Formats: sequence, C-alpha cells, structure tokens
Amino acid sequence: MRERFQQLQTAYEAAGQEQVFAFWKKLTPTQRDGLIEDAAAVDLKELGRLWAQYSKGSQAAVGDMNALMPAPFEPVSQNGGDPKRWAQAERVGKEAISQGRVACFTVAGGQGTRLGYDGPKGAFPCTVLRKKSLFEIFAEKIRAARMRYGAAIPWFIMTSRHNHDQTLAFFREHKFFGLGELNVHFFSQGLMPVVDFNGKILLESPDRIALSPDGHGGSLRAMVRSGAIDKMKEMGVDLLSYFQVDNPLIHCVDPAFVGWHLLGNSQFSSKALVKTDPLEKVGAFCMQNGKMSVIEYSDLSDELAQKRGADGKLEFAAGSIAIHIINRELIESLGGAGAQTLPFHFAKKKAEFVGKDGELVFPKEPNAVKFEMFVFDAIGEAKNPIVIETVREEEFSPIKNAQGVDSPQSSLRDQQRQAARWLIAAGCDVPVDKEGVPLHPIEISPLFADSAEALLEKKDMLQHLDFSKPLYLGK
Ligand code: UD2
Repeated sequence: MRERFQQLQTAYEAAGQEQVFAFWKKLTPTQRDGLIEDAAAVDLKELGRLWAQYSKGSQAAVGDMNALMPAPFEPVSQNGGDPKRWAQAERVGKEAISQGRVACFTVAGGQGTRLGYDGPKGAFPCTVLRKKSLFEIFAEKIRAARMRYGAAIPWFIMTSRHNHDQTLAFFREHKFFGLGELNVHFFSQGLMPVVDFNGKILLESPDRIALSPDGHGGSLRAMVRSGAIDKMKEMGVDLLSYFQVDNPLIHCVDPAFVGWHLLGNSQFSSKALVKTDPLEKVGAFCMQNGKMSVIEYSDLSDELAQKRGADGKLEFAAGSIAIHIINRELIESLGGAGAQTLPFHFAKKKAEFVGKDGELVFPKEPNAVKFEMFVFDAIGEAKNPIVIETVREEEFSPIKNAQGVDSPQSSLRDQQRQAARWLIAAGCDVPVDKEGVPLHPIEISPLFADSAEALLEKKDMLQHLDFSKPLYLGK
C-alpha cells in the first residue's frame, strides 16, 4: 500500500491536488484503503483538461448561440403527420421488436435531490391505488410488450455508486417484478471528482474524495466498460429504447418509434413535445452548423426560447423529453477508448466538503463545479438523427419535484386522466371533473392494458364496471 500511496501522492502533487491527502496521517488503515481507491479512480489528466476548458468559459460545450436554428421533426398524425407513414413505421418496428433486436435501457443513476425521496428514485411509489413503484410500472410495460411481441426484451438499468446496492436489493425484494433475474441487467455509471472554484478536488470526508455521477451521458462509456454492450451483442440486440427513471407514462417499447428510426436509417432518434411554455424545462432540438443538437433549457438564451415565427408559433418548439432509440454500434464507437467521446458540461452546485480543520462545511451558495456528460450530445455524432413528435398526455408526466409542476401529485392526475380517457374511448361512462380527472381513483395495470387500443380489445370486460368507487384493473 505504501508504494501505491507514494505513486498517487506524487501524481496528485504534480497536478496541484495534494490537498486530497491532507488528513492521511490521521487515517486508519481501512480509511487509507478507501482514499487510495478513490484517488486511483480519478483521471487527473482528464480533470486537468476539463478545468482548463472550464476556466476559458463554461459555455464551451454549447458553441455559438447565433448559429442555432430549430431542428425539423416528424409531427404525429393529429398534428399533420402522414398516417400512412406512421402505420408503416409501426409495422417495421413491430417486426424488429419481434425479432428480439430491441432492449430497454433506463438511466437511474441520478441522485433525485429535487424530489427529496430517500432511496433510488425508481423505488418511488407513483400509482394511485396500488402505490406501485416507477420500476414496477416499467417492468409491467416490458412484460406486456414481451407477451405481445413474443420477444425477451431484456432491460438494462444504469445505477450509480450512491444507489446501486439499494436498487439491486429493491429488485430482489420484489422478485424482479416477474421479469426473471436473468433478464434485468444492472451496471454502475462512472464518477467524476467535484472541485472548488479554484479547480481543487474536494473531500466529502477526510478519507473520501467528493465524487459525483458523470451524467446520463456517462452511460455510453459505462456500457462499454461494464461489458453490458457485449451482453447486448450476444443477445442479438442492436437497438436500445432509452428512457429516464422519472416518467411513469413512458412507452417503454414503442413500435412506431423503432420503425421511424429504422426507416430513417438513423443511429440516434428522439421524441419531442411541442413546448407549451417557452421556458418549459426541457432541452430544445436545434440545428447547429448543419448538425443536429439538443441545447439544454438552462443554456438556451431567453431570447431564442421566446422567439416566435410570423404565425405566432415558437420557433424552437420541439422540446426534448429524453426518450431515444440508440444504435448499439454508436455506443460502441462513442463509449470506447477511441478519440470520439461526449463533451462534458459544467454545473455550479452546492457541495458539502471537509474544511482545512477536518470539519464538514455546508455551503449556502454554490461552491463547487460538477462535470457531467449528456446523452443527447451523441446526436451530433450520429448518422441521420431523427426526431418524431409524441403526444404529451399519453407519454410525458415526470416526477421530479416534491410539489407543483412535475411532482407526484401532477403525475397522478395525468395518470388518472389517461385512464379515464382510455375507458371513455372504450365506451365506458366514467364520471370526471372539468379537468378530465375521474371523480373516484382508477388505476389500470399495464398488464391489463398498456394503451387505449389494448383496452378497446377488452371492451366486453368493461361493461359492468362500477366507477362510483376506487377501481383497479389488473391481471
Ligand atoms: C432532463 C433533460 C431535459 C428534459 C427532461 C425531461 C438533461 C440535462 N436534461 O432534465 O432536457 O429532457 O429531462 O424530463 O438531461 N441520471 C443518471 N446519471 C446522472 C444524472 C442523471 O442516470 O449522472 C438520470 C436520472 O436518474 C434521470 C435522468 O438521468 O433518470 C434525468 O436526470 P435529471 O433529473 O438530472 O434531468 P432533468 O430533469 O434536469
């Protein structure tokens, strides 16, 4: 250990980061092991490069704002899209899913600080009656798709050091929600050191470096490093259906989306919503010097976000809701050791750290810089990226904040509205309030029906339902 320590100490001194070992003399042998482990995991060269980039101006990864144009997207049929092409896409997608080419992929490594939930966000109970977790809802959707398409549809889940063990324990406790242990694959994402405004690595305790997840874009290199990508190859999977952990309305396996991706010969496809509010907190699909990109809401200038065309419509209307189809080969090329990787973004955040006296400091203002990669930056490197529109009320109602917009309450109302719409479309007389929310709670398990069409097929079973009390429709 002594030799390893000396090597690391020399490297850290050379990089101007010797403060990392400030408490070395006071540490127990076990604590020393921990610090060595953290220190060895940091790529000091990468950090030096990033710090130099940050020091030059934090917008480096965004590029020239003046060169931004709105990106084109394929509207849904009800907004002028061609119903024949949507139907064709659906046929093509169904075939690919049935052939076992599609796996699901959830990024669940975030820390979920805004929600204030103590546990992995996927374990958060999100349904009205059975209080099913987000993970359980996704699992049921995947099981429904499996039955429909007769394919295995493996599920890959990216965790991070902060929630990996808890996530695994949650799946074990719930017997993998009926998917079978061998069909759910977990891997942990990479970590980046947190630095202060002078570029110095912070300690979260005298024996541990402050490390934070490297962003959902870190999933590409984590898939390669963990061997997940090789597993996909062995299984014959070449398309990943990517979604975030926070959205219970997601269509985990969407044949039309897969079909558009294949018909467009695309390597990276995305779903968009037409923004209702110019300042809605979703990225904007843009074109920049002939390449497609997503500019995060916090990076897009207010002027561009508010800009309207002659017809009064927002110019940068297509909002990214972080739903993608990604080709395995693109991940292999961007997540490998090659020269092409995703850029890092810089975020000023509050981070607890150990002060010079060894005591923990809780800053009230941002005091640190975190480094994150964003998966949508792969769009610029992909062949033929395409964007299709989706219907907001059918596919997007994330749980992000403890209250208000994008909260458990707003999502529950949207889930309820969806259930009522589907039942009314199937001929049921569901009493609803003026916002379309049923007067008595209704929960439809994805195993009973995962779309309005699937529910319509069960029309006969719906005739004698009693909507004057809470109603659960399950398998
Ligand atoms: C994301 C998008 C935003 C919009 C919105 C839709 C970014 C930067 N912004 O905003 O444009 O599409 O979602 O809901 O993506 N995660 C990890 N590891 C990490 C960080 C995050 O796995 O290191 C996961 C996290 O668990 C979650 C997802 O990525 O599933 C989104 O993370 P977020 O909540 O930080 O993104 P948000 O809501 O600011």
